[in-house]
Amino acid sequence: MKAVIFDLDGVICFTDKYHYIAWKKLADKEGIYFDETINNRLRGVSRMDSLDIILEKATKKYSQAEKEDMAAEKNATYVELLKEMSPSDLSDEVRGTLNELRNRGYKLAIGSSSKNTKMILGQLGLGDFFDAISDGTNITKSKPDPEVFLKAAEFIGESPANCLVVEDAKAGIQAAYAGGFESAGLGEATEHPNVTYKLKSFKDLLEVCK
Ligand code: B16
Ligand code: MG
Repeated sequence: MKAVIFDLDGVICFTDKYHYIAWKKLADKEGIYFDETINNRLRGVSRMDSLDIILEKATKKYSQAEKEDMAAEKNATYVELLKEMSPSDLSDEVRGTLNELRNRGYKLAIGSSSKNTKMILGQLGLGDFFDAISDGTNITKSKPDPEVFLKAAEFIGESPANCLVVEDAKAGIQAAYAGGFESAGLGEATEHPNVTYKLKSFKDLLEVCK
């Protein structure tokens, strides 16, 4: 193993609470039922695919233009909330583990579905930390398609066989498996049948990447 590719939301940081607030505001305005259980289904899923999941509970049909307006409105709320993030939102455990992996010589990359990845990394003080960033701005197919991880591997010049993917979402483990990557799962991702390593905590990566 020469490189580690990290998912962002749910692995490096926890923006799901902001996604929830922003989607809930939109859903309430439209009179669409939305709760934490539905929010859990949005993990690792692209913005437009997330909206389609939310609209399963809608009583009217929305045009493509209306859907694009709704996604933009949700994103504007979300980006406002992201402005409150700071380096204190990066845990000591994540910071320490990333630094130790770097000391051990691993290349480190991000593989996230989010189009706001670079802003989030900047807010956390990690704007220049990673060797490569593959995110929602450079892909056409979202997880469980492996594109985001294959691009990350390409950006750092390593084959999938030499990269470990770290994920919190089942869709992310599926994507890693489909791309020929080993994976380390956190939380519900450990339940996926194709996960290679089940982590109890982020720092357990130091046992996998010796
Ligand atoms: P955006 P990840 C994902 O991030 C989130 O888990 C998911 O809830 C979100 O819909 C997606 O990014 C797109 O985010 O609206 O910012 O482009 O887990 O792949 O890092
Ligand atoms: Mg995630």
